[in-house]
Amino acid sequence: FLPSRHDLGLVAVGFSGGQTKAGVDAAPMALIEAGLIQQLEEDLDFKVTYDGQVHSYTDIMPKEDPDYRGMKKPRTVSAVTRALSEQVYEHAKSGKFVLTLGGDHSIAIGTVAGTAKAARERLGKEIAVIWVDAHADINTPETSESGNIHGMPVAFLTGLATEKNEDMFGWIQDNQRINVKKLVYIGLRDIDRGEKKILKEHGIKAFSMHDIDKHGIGRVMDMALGWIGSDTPIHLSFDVDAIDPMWAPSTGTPVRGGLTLREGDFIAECVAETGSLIALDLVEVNPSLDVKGASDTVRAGCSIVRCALGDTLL
Ligand code: EXY
Ligand code: MN
Ligand code: MN
Ligand code: MN
Repeated sequence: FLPSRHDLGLVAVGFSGGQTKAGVDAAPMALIEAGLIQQLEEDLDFKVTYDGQVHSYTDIMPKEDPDYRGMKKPRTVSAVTRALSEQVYEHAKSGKFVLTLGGDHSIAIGTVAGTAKAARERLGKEIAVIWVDAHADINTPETSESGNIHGMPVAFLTGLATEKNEDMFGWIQDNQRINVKKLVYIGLRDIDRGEKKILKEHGIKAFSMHDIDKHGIGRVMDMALGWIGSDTPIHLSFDVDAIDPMWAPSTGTPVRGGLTLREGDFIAECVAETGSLIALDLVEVNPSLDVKGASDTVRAGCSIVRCALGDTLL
């Protein structure tokens, strides 16, 4: 059921509206300028389909966007992720691997909605999602303390948060959603009180930094992939803030005590080895924060992408 081995659709998403810090929209260009496309084409032999633009979606953004249910910029994030879900769906439907460069993590509402729908239609399968992040991003509008939608994508994708209004995520249909039982977290270390309750109540599989310290990343990956099982298409949503700020400081919500650079790459390598990866998001690189560390953060991002796409050490 795999996307044809070396056919890749790239979507560059210059969007920062899911949170309040400017600069995360510059990440796709920084990653591309660091040579990412070339690395995929020349070193890993991918045929990359890319429209050559970093999408900013300004033409579809509403003029006014007051808070609603405590959410900041709900209509803007909804419109952008809806458009993105179509872009991702088109690539995935034609059998391509989909690589999305963000942008803040709210964009995963669009990417996962797109691959979930395409996998149901093309493969007749529910996807699994591996969410690598310091955060769980599963606040509902009501549990969120910040109102920032990049802390909510998983709630909308699982249907734990719903909204009738089509302009505020009401466009998400059942066939674009994911099953809480097919969601696995890796790297968690900063979870809000309301999120902890949600994870417990729904029996969501989560490997925190504590689990990684206790078992080692090798066993954690065995357990995570074992939970998903084989023959399940996997969407990997990788938030660069999962990596410790020592290696990836340029991100909006850094949290110390994170993954080493190698643990991050190892996660991506293990997912690649399953042969079931159909899509990858790389999000939350913000080159304008901790400017001294920006090139390290961008390099970490490029490395994660290459590892997820099958680059090996030997
Ligand atoms: N849990 C916090 C909130 O909801 O605002 C922080 C969320 C950060 C989300 C990011 C990047 O993964
Ligand atoms: Mn995140
Ligand atoms: Mn995060
Ligand atoms: Mn917190």
